[in-house]
Amino acid sequence: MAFAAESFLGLSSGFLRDKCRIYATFVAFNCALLGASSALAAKPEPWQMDLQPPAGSIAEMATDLHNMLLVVITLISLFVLGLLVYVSVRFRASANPNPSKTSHHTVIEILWTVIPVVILVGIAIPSFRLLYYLDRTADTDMVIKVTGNQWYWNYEYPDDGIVFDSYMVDDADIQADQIRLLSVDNPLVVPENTRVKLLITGNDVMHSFFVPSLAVQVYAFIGRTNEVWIDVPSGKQIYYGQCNQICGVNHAYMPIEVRALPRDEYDAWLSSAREEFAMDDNFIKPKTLKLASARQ
Ligand SMILES: [Cu+2]
Repeated sequence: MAFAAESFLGLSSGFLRDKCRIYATFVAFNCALLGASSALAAKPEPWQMDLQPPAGSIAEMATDLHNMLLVVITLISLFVLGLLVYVSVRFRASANPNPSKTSHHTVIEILWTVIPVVILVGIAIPSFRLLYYLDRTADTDMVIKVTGNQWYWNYEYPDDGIVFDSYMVDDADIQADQIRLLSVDNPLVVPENTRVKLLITGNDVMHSFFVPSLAVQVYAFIGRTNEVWIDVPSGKQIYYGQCNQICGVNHAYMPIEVRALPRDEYDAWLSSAREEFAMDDNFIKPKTLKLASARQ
C-alpha cells in the first residue's frame, strides 16, 4: 500500500503525502481500537468508521485517493473556519466601528482564483489516473458474467460452461461460520491472485454490484453490459458485498459473496461445479443456430 501511495500521489506535494501517512496511521489505530483492522475482515464491522481494508491494487489506489481527499477537505474546512472566526472577532462592530469601503483587491482575487484551481488540478491528476487504471480490462485472466435479478445474482463462467444462481442464506438456515444478510448459498468463486473481468448486466430492474473491499461498484442494467475488472489478491479470503441500487422490496436481501481460493482448491471447486452447474449444451451451442457463410 505504501508503494501504491508513493506512485499514486507522485505529483502531490510531500506535505500532503506526509499528512496522508499520518492520517492512515490514525485510521489504522482507530480501526485497531474498534477491532476492525483484521486483515481477513472483508466485511462491514460494527461501528466501523473508515473504508473496509482494501483488497487488490484498485482498492488500494481508491483508498489512497480517499485518504488524500480527506486531508485536503479537512485542511480547507479548517482554513475557512479559521478565516470566519478571525473576521467575526477582528471586524466586529465594537472593534471596527468605521468599516473599510474597499470593494476590490486584485492580488487577493487572483489568489482565491488560482489557489483553488491548483488544488483541483492536484486532485484531478490522481483521480484521472485511477479512472484510467480502472478502465484497463484487457489484461485479465478470466471472465465472469454477473446478472442482477429480483432478488438474487446469477453468475456465469462462459469459458468453463458454468452458470448458477446465488441466493442469500435465510436466517433459519444460517450456519455458525456464516454471516446474517451477507452469506449466500452459492458464492462467486475466483482463484486468488487473479485479475477477473466482470461483465455486469441486469434481467429486470436496475441493480448494482458492489463489493467495497475490492472497490467495485457497477450498475446492472437490463439490455446493457458494463465491463469492469477486479484484482483478487493472494490469500484465501471472502469478500462480502451487496446490491446497492434500491431494486424493490427484497433489495436488502441479495448480498454478494466473493470467495477467493488457492488455485488447487479452485480447480477442485471447478470440477465439481462443472457437474452441478453445467450450462445446457443448447445454451452454449444452439442446435438450431445457423451462422452465415461466405460460400453460400
Ligand atoms: Cu438489486
